[in-house]
This record gives sequence, structure tokens and C-alpha cells, in this order.
Amino acid sequence: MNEGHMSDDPRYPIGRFHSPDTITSQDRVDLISSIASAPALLCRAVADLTPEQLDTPYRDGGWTVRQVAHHVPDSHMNAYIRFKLALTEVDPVIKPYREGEWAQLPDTAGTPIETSLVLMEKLHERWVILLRAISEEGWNRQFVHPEMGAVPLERSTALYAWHGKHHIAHITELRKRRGW
Ligand code: NI
Repeated sequence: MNEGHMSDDPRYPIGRFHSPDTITSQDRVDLISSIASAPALLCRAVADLTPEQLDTPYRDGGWTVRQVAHHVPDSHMNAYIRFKLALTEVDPVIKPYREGEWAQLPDTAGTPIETSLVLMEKLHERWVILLRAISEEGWNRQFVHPEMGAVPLERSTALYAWHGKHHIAHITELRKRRGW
């Protein structure tokens, strides 16, 4: 119910993800547009931050801005693979990953965020080409998450449209609070 509204919980600045009951073909167009705009919005969110600001947690005990900026393409690379599996196999079982541990791997601290911004831009370029080409038949497809069960591609599209905004808002809300 609160999706799209600002929330007081710093973990969920745009609210938690709520799976829509129905997704129309126009909704799909809008969700894909959100995914298409995420790389530029992430880029803008981190623009002109100093190394110290990038190493600031977005909330007490939370990921740093740098970890958030690397996490989004990590997550969306997994998502892209899941879409491709679902479009080429029947109900493929996908591989979850430990995002908290991924955020601790040395490439997160060691890679300039500009690299992840370019990765994100190029990844979304391909992902959006794929999403815009999915047929009506294709939108009936799904993958199977070992813990969550069947995930229809429409629901996953809604989730990742939310996911990009969710993490970008972690950064933009931090900047607002700090006056950066
Ligand atoms: Ni995430």
C-alpha cells in the first residue's frame, strides 16, 4: 500500500516491495521504462561524492554508498541471467546468492564505482532490449526460486523496477539528511 510513498524506516525509503495483483501491458511498458532509467539515476545519485562520502553507511549498520553502488549491478546481473533462463527453459530453478557476502568481496572495495556505473548502463541496455522484445507468450514464463517458488517474469520486472529505485533512494535520502 505504501509503495511510492516516503517512509520513516531508512531501510525502506520508498516502502517495501508490494507485488501488484495485476500487471497490464501498459504497466509492463512503465516498469521497463523505470528499469531503463535506473542507470542514469544511480549515476546522478552518486555524482560528485568524495571517497569519504562513498564510504559512509547510508544508515547505521547499513551498507556504504560504495557497497550500494556495486550491489545494484550485482543484483541486476543475476536478474538478467534469470530472465534469460526463464525465456529459454521451462520453469528453470535459479541460483540464489548471498548478497551480504558478495558486498564484502574484494571487488566491492577495490573497484572504482565508475566501473559499476558503466557496467550498470551497459547491462540495462541489453536487459531492456530483451524486456521490450518479450512476446505475450513470453510474459507467461517464470523461473523457480528454491525458497520463494515460482516467480512470473512480470512480477520479477516489477520487483527490479522497485529494487533500483529502492537503492537509489538510500543514497539520495542520505545526501538529503547530510546536506550533501
Ligand atoms: Ni538490493
